[in-house]
Order: sequence, then structure tokens, then C-alpha cells
Amino acid sequence: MSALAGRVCSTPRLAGTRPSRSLLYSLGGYLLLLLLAACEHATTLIDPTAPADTTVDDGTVQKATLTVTVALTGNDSLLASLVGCEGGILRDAEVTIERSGTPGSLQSATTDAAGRVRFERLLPGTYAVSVIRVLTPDEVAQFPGEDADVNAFGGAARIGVSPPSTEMVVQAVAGRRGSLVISELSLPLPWLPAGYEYRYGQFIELYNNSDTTIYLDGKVVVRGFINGARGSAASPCDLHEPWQNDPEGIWTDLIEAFPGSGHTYPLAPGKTVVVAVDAIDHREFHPGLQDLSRAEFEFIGPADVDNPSAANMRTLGKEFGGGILTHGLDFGLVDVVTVLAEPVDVDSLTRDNIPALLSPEHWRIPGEKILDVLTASPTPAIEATVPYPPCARYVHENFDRQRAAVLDHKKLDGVQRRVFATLPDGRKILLRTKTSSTDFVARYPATPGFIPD
Ligand SMILES: [Ca+2]
Ligand SMILES: [Ca+2]
Repeated sequence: MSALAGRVCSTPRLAGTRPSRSLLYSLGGYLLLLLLAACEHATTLIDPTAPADTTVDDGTVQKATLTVTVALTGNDSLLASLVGCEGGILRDAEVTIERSGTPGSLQSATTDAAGRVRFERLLPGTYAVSVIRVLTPDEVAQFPGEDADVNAFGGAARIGVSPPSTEMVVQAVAGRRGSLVISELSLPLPWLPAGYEYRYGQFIELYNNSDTTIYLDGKVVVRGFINGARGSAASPCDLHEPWQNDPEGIWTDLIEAFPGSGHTYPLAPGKTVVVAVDAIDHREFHPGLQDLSRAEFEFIGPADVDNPSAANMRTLGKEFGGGILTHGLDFGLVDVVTVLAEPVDVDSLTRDNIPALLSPEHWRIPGEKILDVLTASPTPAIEATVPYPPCARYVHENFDRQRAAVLDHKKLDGVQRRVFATLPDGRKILLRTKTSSTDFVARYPATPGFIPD
């Protein structure tokens, strides 16, 4: 890897340091971010000259048609029949397709009465297909009591599309609203007048989306394995695919647990809790940041502020060393895999060494422990400037069907889970279909501690 990357990696990125502005600008913002993200774990660095897949329509490629039928089986089929979708077929579902390695190739359409949709004039290639039909509260009211937590049908698959036509069936399943969910993640990265980027204003907000009190004690907040989110010649997507696309769970080396002995930290239905990287008033550093001094919890690193009124999260995974993790967990710069899970005994988790990482040891959070997942990537406009294409999947579709392309760190906003319904007493039920692209939107400003309408 080039001397360029070496210089970037050796540039400290701590608040209070002032890396050369000319160096930063010469690289371009997101290229820099990518390199820094890679440097966090000293992942094999990326050849800046490697082209992204920029296949274009030059008039010589034979085009293909893709027909998608959305089907349901078993109890999910019975539920669908209660909302007008007879015969194991899902009508009025939004089907979205995206060609692998081609940012900006998203298309979507709605299924007809036969549960079918057709896309014309596609470039051949591998396509990610996702399906969602969000139910209305009136539709959910027709379900039996044990299925009152269903709020959508969704599904996903990948398929190779070739001329002249390809047909496929996507199985959709009922999505349930869950219990403790991620309601907001904010990853602001303002450039301060003093000449550096400030990254400690991050927070995650969780929400009790169920009807009963939840105890946070021991539950874990995890940064999933994201260093392989983008492919390059030195670190192709295939290399990390077995860990990224593991149907059994989500791999991580950064695991943070709530303190408490079992019943110390109750969270009532409809209530939020905020975990800040630093529980301080960040407006002191930039007016667009948030006052997180009343956050209930904070992450703690080796060179950190410690607000005594915010309980400290416990580090169960890799200890934070130096570099950019000096203030505790950091949710990421370019791509995001954030996982919420039941308490885990790290010593009993499945371990593995993931190749091409300086810190290869990772643990697997098993699927049955996972409560909620958010996967996200930059907005399409920013994605178009990132020279390294995202890999097909950041996690297996068992956990999240499609990432939300919403990240823009300069906007200082929050990636927020959408409201599905509001109960007569005002309590909000949030949308959870296990499809980040459906469930989350970016909103300015961030709203730590409350759910906006
Ligand atoms: Ca901290
Ligand atoms: Ca909020």
C-alpha cells in the first residue's frame, strides 16, 4: 500500500490535534474516511486506483427482463389472506432491485393482483431483490391476538439476471415489531473551525416497542463487522463473505454491555434510553451538535471524559486501545452495522479469526440473541463519490434485508426509525420489518431522548 495511506494512518485523529488541512483536502473527504476506517483495524488498505464497477449502457449489451412473484406460506399466508392477499400471493408489495456493484441502480415497483412485478431492460448481472408491504394499523387489527405484533410482510433474495428473461419467486414472511429496538443512531462528523473533525457526538437511542417493561441490564450494543463492507483488489468482498453473510449470527469484536445486576435499569413501554459516546453538551464544540449531558449511559475509553450521572457501559469485547477509539465505542464512519442483543457470555461465543485484519479475532453474536439490527451506508449522492463499491450484504438477510442508504455525516442528523402507529394513549409503535431501508430515515436535527412524529 502506498506511502499515502501510511501518512494518513499515522495522522492522529483526536480532538485537540490538528492534522494538515491540505493533506485532508487533497484526499477528498470520503476517500479519507475509507482509509481511516480501514486504519482503525489496519485492514489491508485499498489501492486508490482500483476502479469501481461502472458498467454503463453502451448500446451493445443485450437487456433482460426480470419477473418477481412474491409468495407466502403457512401461517403467514393465512395472515395475508385476512388483508386481501389470497392464495399465498402478496399483492401491493413494493419490490426493490439493485444491481450488485452499481450504486444508483435502485428501481422499485408494486406487485399486481397476481403478486407479480416486472422490470424491463435490465443490464445482466446479479441483483439484490427486496420486498416490503407495510400493513396499516387497521389491517393489523384483523389479525388474531398472537399476531398483533406483525406490522409488515417482507422478504429478500439475490438472483443472477440474464437475457432475455429471468423469473423468480421471493418468499415473504411476517415482520414483527420486536421488543427493545434501535430508534435512532446519530453519527455527526462536523469540521471544527479549529481545523479537525469532531467525532465524539455520536449516540444511539433505544426504545421499548413492546407492551411490557424491559430490563436493560446486561443487554449488549455491538458494532458488527464492517471492515469488510467494501471490496478492493487487496480485500475482495468474497474474502469476508462467509462472516458478513453468516446465517447463524453477526460477527463483531466490539461488544458493550449495559451495567446492572438484572433489574437495575427498567425501561417502560414507549420509553427511550440514550447511550452517548460522551455524555456531555457537544454544542460547546459545534452548534449543530446535541446536548447529551443527560444521556442515561455512556461508552468509556482509555482517554475519556466520565460524566458521573451517566452510567458507564461495560466493555465485553476487544478493549479499546488508542487511535480513534479513545472515547469508547464508535459506530463507524462510512458504513454501519449496529446490533442490539440479549446478554451474552463472551467466553462461550463462537470465535474465529477473520483474514486480512490486524486485529483478526472476532466473536459471533448468535441469531437467537439478536434483538434488532441497523445496517446503513452513505446516501446515493455520496456513494457515487466513494471509489470502493459496497459488498452485496453487510449481514445475512435473516437479520436485515437491505441497508438504508442514508448516511451523510456532515448533516449532523439522526438515522431514525419510522413510526408505524400511535396508540390512543399517545404511545408510539415503531416500524420494524427487519429491512433498514424501509424502517429508517435520516432526519435533521437528531432527537436524542424522544421520538418525533
Ligand atoms: Ca466516552
Ligand atoms: Ca430520537
